[in-house]
Amino acid sequence: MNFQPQFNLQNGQLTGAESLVRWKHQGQHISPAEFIPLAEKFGLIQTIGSFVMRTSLEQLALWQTQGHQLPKIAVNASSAQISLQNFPQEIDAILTETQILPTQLDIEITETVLMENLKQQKCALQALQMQGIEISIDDFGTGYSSLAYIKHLSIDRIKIDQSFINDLGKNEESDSIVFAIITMGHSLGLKVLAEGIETAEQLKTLRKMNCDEGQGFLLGRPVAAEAFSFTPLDIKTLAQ
Ligand code: G
Ligand code: MN
Repeated sequence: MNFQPQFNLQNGQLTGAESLVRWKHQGQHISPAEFIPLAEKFGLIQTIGSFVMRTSLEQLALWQTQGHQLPKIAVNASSAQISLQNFPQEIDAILTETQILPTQLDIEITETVLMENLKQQKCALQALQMQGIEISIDDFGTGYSSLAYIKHLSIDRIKIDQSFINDLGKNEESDSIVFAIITMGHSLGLKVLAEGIETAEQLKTLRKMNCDEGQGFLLGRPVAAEAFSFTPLDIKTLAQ
């Protein structure tokens, strides 16, 4: 399991960390995009999902006992997992076990996936939000989500897909799309996080566009728990 820091783009404060599953098989990395669908197919999604959630929250608890302050941990959840009947109860149980506050948990859901199973997932998401858990839409911009749904579900955050951030500065349209997503997000009362920030130029543009939070190689790579840094960023210097 690796952890990638998330920062407030205006003041450089650490806002959280996303936990990323790494699967190593015969010396080769297998990405979650490959093994999650297989886990779903073979009925292993609940087992894997619970393992990822528990391990992530246990790590946060461990950091806390070591005196490290991390406002929240972002954990990816697959559609199949959220559709499971006991999903909210299970999260509840893991939170109690690890003594992590619901407000310290952010569940990331992929946009396409969310729109596909909206009805089943709505109840589950509402139950989670009632407890204070945050819900983020991952890879935003690549799927087909309607704004009405986002509003309806009272999502907390959108994560702009890294392909859009990668295109920043390449042409005017790319900048317009990112600016439109940020503005739209804010007008709906959402926090907006930019994924995949790799250059100072991208960071500078995002700061100008008032993007709230960011994640990416420039700010911090995914690392093992022991290597995770809790130091805030000197964001102004980084953006130069
Ligand atoms: O789907 P999701 O957004 O959760 O996936 C995040 C993935 O993006 C992780 O595998 C992570 O290693 C990768 N990633 C994180 N930051 C960057 C970045 O700045 N550039 C690129 N190319 N990939 C990144
Ligand atoms: Mn994610």
